[in-house]
Amino acid sequence: MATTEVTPSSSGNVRTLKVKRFKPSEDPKNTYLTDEKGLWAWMTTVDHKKIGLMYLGSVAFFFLLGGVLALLLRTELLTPAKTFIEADTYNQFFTLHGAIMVFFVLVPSIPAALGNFVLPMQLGAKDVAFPRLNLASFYIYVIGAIFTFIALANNGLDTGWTFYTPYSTTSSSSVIWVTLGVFILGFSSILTGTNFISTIHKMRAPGITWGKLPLNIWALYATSIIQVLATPVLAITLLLLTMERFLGIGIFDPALGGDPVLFQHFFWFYSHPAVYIMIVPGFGIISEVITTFSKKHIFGYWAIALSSLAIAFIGFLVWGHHMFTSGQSAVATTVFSFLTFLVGIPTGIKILNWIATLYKGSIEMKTPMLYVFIFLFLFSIGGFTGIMLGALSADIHLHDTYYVVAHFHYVMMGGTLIALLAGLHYWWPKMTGKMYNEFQAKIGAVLIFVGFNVTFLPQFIMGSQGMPRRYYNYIDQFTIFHQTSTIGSYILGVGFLLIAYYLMKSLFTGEKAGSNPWGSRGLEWQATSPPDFHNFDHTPVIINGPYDYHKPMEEFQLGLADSHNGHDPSHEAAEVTAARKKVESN
Ligand code: HEM
Ligand SMILES: [Cu+2]
Repeated sequence: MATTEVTPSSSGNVRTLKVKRFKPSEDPKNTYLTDEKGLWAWMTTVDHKKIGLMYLGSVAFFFLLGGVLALLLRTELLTPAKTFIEADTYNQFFTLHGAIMVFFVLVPSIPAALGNFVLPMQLGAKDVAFPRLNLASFYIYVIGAIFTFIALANNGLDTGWTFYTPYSTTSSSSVIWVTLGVFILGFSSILTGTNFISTIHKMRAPGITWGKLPLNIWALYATSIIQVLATPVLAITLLLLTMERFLGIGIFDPALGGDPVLFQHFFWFYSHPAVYIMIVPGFGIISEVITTFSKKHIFGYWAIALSSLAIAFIGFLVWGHHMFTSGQSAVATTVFSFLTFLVGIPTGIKILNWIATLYKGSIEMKTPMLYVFIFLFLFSIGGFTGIMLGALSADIHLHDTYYVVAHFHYVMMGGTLIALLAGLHYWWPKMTGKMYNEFQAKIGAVLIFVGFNVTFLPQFIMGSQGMPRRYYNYIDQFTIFHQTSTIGSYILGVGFLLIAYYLMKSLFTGEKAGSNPWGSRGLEWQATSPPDFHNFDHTPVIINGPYDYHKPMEEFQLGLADSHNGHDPSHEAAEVTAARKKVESN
């Protein structure tokens, strides 16, 4: 094994840094999955990879629940009047569907599940900065979820996931349980964000400068900032709502001297940035996958990295676009409309840079890449229709119609969820050490793409013709659109079942993945698959960027010679920081 010595150019009072070349074993014996077994070991683990998997399992469970509710909703909408459930039940179903999909699926999905798994690995770290806090975040998520289940069993919830006052202060459903659940959940989000920010700042392996951070890390960084800044506002809003219901103090209810529009301001001050908590991590995944399967350096690294931060910033200035019809002043609506258009700029920058990355790349159409193309197509439709909704005059007509339903599904499902699927298929071999069946996976992706468009494209049409959202009945004119949409949702359902099937099957009969099945230059691919408990044998040393496909693989497999497993993490962290400074000053 070759040992390269890196000597510091200036400061002489630091030890000489010995760098060694390491090749990950293709057939690892001891991995994080075999390290400690049993339920208790999992439940008390502080390993970011296991915690990531636990989040993934929970998110998948909630997605199943939300998905079943969606199919029930769509089935009810097969006929213009009652099909099989009561109107009140319908209201509860769409509320729970929305609340579950937003708060329990999308918000934690990419950052907490996939992010937890890959973030420390992409930084060459052994774990996140605060591993115990990470485990605590998971349990806070679980406790939040339990509250929602209590509400489900109790009385349901029928306010819509937005909990708008004054209805939410008077509705007889379990508003308090769900708002408290979401309140608790918020802390999980805040703590994960804090943890990630600290990890990105303090735990980078030697040589990872800000300019060599994977774009996935930049995206998670921007997301964490939003999580930390915006979530408390939601928490306080929901607490105020609970107090109003509980103690009868007048904050939002006009009957008590409050102002319901104030609730909308508070709510959207969080929930608009929250849509970026949902989508920005998806952007990160797209950057990783698109470079790996084009075998090309990302086009416009800094443009993509900084546009994530720009989106995070502008995202805080546009909440009023949800309130164009709420009686907000003409000046405010005009300003919010204008600011909304601004968000399109950094987002467009990303799309253009991704397309430019594809140009002259050697594109390999593996399943994760297929999802990238699906993402680019669907998310662009979601984005463009968002701009149309942001146009004041158009929104007056389209507000609260199925046009909006179609728009946000194109963004949330066509964007975030598809990116999640891209990431899941991309990192699955790393997480499990197994390959899934590529052919079945492609069929799955096609079913999702077709099913998605059949479900949601007709909703743009009926929305623009005036079909209101959240309605249980509709006039005959819309029957054909609703029925098409329902058929599409069944195709989607079949697609997701297929995905669940081949992924599960791969765990038992899948081929061995090997450490780097896609030939990526990303740091996480230099660990074994599945990774060791401590991720890397030796603390990695980084000389090249994560997208330097023009450089040979050998230049990427470097590690600190005198680092090894089992070090005291705090001591290790200090050593890594010192070594990083040294590599950076070279
Ligand atoms: C199988 C795919 C899906 C189908 C068939 C579906 C269907 C529906 C239906 C019928 C509604 C009620 C629309 C209304 O009457 O206003 C709805 C609302 C909603 N959906 Fe989905 N959905 C799906 C996936 C998703 C996903 C993946 C997400 C986000 C992760 C999501 C988030 C929402 C939200 C936030 C609402 C609004 C709920 C409300 O108005 O309070 N949906 N969906
Ligand atoms: Cu918004």
